[in-house]
Amino acid sequence: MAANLERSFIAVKPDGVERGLVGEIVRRFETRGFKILALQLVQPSEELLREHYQDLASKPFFPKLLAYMRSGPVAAFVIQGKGAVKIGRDMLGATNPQDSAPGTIRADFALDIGKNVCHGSDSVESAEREIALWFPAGVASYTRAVDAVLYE
Ligand code: RTP
Repeated sequence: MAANLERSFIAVKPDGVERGLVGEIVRRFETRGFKILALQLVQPSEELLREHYQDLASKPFFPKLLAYMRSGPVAAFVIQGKGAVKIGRDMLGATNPQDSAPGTIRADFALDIGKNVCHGSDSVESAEREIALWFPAGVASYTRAVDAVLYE
């Protein structure tokens, strides 16, 4: 796969939607240069969230996490571009906003790990799994003239 085609799944969690942060968060990824391939407000079912967080099912905080993620709509989107997964995670900041570097989304907009505003895939494999899970009908595919200016 060409590096420029790497994709990641990003979500603004219910607290971020409630606080009106969707536009700000999407804007950061757009202005960095990533192409938006899908964008949808989703009211996730428990089944979807159990699949999404399959690695965390045994964690003590899992029931709280499920309730948090079901407390309102989630703004789910897909970014594409060079380094989408790693840069995506870097832009979100450390999971616990108390440890997030200044300038990251979580440092700029959050204080608690249980209300950390956003999600980003942690590997190319989980990105592809999460994109298929949240966007079962598929995502857009299109060319952008700006890519000729953005990449060397
Ligand atoms: P995410 O999946 O949301 O991007 O977060 P992550 O990979 O950085 O962190 P992960 O360990 O996968 O945890 C998923 C989400 O669970 C909540 N959490 N709460 N101790 C706690 O109360 C706790 N630990 C994790 C956070 O919302 C975290 O983003």
